[in-house]
Amino acid sequence: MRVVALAGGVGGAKLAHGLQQVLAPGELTVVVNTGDDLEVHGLPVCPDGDTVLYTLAGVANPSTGWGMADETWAVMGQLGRLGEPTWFALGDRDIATHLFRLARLRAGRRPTEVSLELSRALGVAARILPMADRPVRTQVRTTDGWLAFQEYFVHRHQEPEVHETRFDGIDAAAATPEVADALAAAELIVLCPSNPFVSIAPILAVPGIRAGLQGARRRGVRVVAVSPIVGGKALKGPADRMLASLGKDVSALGVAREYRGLVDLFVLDRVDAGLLPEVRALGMQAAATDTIMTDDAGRARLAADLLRLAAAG
Ligand code: FO1
Repeated sequence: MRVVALAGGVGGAKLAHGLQQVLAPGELTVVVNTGDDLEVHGLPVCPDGDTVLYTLAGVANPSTGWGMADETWAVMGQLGRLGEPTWFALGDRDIATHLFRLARLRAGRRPTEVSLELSRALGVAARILPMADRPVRTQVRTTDGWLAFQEYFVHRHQEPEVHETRFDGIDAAAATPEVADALAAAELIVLCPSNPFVSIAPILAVPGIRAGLQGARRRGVRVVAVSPIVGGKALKGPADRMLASLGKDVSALGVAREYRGLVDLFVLDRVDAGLLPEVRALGMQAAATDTIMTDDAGRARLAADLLRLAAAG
């Protein structure tokens, strides 16, 4: 079963890891959000791509979900002594990834090629593809004005309320041949339990990607989404607060509304089973299962559930 998963950071990476566990090698392609990317100390950093990379390689930091396990922070410590800003923390091992990426980009490789090289080097079975090769930068309009995504997310601790989002560079971006081919060959498409506004929306906004999903649906391929909101709360990150400040329902139903017309099956947590009739009234199928992924087995179980629910039609 060839599966394409659209993913943001930690929540998306966990489900992608579950899918990698239950699918045969080569069957999974993960298209990652690049709207969170930034340059730090001259290094090109791809937080969501790297979170997916490290999680699928089994080397992610288990307590944060981002960055690498067994990390050390000597470079950051020294940068701080030199008077450089250190609010966006790059571990020593993580920096090796960015140096690898920098050298290859400078040599003229596309971000997609570098991502595939990194996956191969770390022994990842899945293909991890950036949503686009051209830079796209998510910005959020907050009570403090327009902010670059990581300025909002890390530097200001997601404290300012978000009232609008935009994806700078999106018009010049395009689905890469690799993403277009993956969507054209897909037998199932999964929207991971990632933030609908700043993780999944930028991917869908890349010219060609939404059309790729709709083309797949016309061939009978099902698009399945998993709610990142459980019991009215985001499992990680600010999705619940964004739903509220954007004037939406702070629930799995609020997320389902964002995916109306795009998704065939919406999967929410058992604790939200009471919302199933309202989700179905949006014109999509809906199912409840245990969506909390506390360990590797929980990730694989949710992935297997999705494959079973999608096949049940
Ligand atoms: N998140 C933080 O909360 N603080 C950090 O200092 C930080 C550094 C960082 C470095 C590399 C990387 O790949 C991710 C990092 N993240 C950090 C996570 C990142 O901001 C978020 O995962 C996302 O962009 C939201 O999905």
